[in-house]
Amino acid sequence: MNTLKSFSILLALSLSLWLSAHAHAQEITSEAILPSVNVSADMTEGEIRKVDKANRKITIKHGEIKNLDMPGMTMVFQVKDPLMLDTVKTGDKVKFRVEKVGGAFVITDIRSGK
Ligand SMILES: [Cu+2]
Repeated sequence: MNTLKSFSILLALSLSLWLSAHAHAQEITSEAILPSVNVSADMTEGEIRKVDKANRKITIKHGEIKNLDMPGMTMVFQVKDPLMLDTVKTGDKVKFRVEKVGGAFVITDIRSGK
């Protein structure tokens, strides 16, 4: 019984490890195929709805996020650097870059879209 349980856990663990390794490999491959990706293509347009400095979070009504295959919506993001939150305020139109890091959506770059 216990052996079976640990075996299942081990199996699930190796599967998830394999999956993440595979996902990473795919990422590298697509970069290799498209060496001259336009940097601005990864920037998403949005409008700031709320800045939450205490929790290092920001709410943005965003357009389509092409690199994440996400349609436009209003949602909460984490920020890579809390200092980013000092550069924007509610109502600002922005362009930002967001990446999926360990299941969370993290903004790695944000600038005023004026
Ligand atoms: Cu979204």
